[in-house]
Amino acid sequence: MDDINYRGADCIRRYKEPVLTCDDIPYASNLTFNGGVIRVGDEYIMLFRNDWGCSEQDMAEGCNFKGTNIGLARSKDGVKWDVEPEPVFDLKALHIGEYGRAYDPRITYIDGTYYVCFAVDTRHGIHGGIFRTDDFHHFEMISVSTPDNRNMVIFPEKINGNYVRLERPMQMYSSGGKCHFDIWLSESPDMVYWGKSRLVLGHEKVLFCNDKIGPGAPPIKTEKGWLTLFHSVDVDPERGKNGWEKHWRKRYCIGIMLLDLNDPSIVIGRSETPLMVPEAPYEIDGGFRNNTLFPCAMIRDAKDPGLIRIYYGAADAFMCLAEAREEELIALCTKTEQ
Ligand code: BMA
Repeated sequence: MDDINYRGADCIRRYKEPVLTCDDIPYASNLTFNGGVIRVGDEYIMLFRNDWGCSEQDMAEGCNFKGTNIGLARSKDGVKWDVEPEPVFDLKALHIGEYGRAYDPRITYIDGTYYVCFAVDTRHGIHGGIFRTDDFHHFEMISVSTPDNRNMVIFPEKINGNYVRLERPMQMYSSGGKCHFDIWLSESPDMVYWGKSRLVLGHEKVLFCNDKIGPGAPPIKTEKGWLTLFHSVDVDPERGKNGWEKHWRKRYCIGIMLLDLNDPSIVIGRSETPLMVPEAPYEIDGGFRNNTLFPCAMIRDAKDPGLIRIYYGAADAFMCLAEAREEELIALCTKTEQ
């Protein structure tokens, strides 16, 4: 990776402040981030990750982390959110086998059903879990991958008869102990059995990555291809303390690419430079892990479908929103030949 202080794309317009923080949460909460968002009729629905028992003071005293649950927020405009009085999901509390917490939700609607992908922890590794819900209060587990895999996002329609997902296996052993992880794709006839797995994008192709990449948000269909976000990590050993944590040496940027409509394992366009780099005050300062942008949703605006909203966790502490026009995002991806 070149030693460059990358800038984000000019077409991105951020909201001034995070759209949801722990101050908005009516139950125990310290970190409110990595939320999936979808439109249901005229309403926007957000499932967000809520970590508690991990305030800055808790961290200073040696971490008192109590748990992760999932909260639900609703909004008329996608900017101001009303949070339900209780968390809606806590996988660990259900005591199903050895399943621990579920986190980082990504929501897709297909043929009358909402599917939510979570990362799921167990004593034997990290898994990608797919859950079905009709009401965002009850979640039925329908598929859990083998470890280690996560960051799954499901395409909003079947392609050539199969459901399709992007995913991020974590092959630590065969990458020599390094986190050199890539984006993969798998297909399924029924959302339960997944196969035909193939590589979509290797981390080494991303100029602003020296560590790992992973899928970000369920893709949006456009005339030019499937538009999708990914996160990309670079590590700098000089970074040291960089948030509440003792050491945080990573930076998470957001990349964007366009996948073939008929075979989305083929990248047909990709921005060589990051779409977003941590630069707003709430992204680079005052959080748990500063300089972390983690997108979980990219959706069309209800009134202006050409306007794309990007919801992302910042500093592993806040839910944030940025916007850009569809044609501007596509132009970024089609500048360079693949
Ligand atoms: C990833 C996931 C995310 C988190 C990010 C930065 O590996 O655990 O939930 O936001 O790291 O800490």
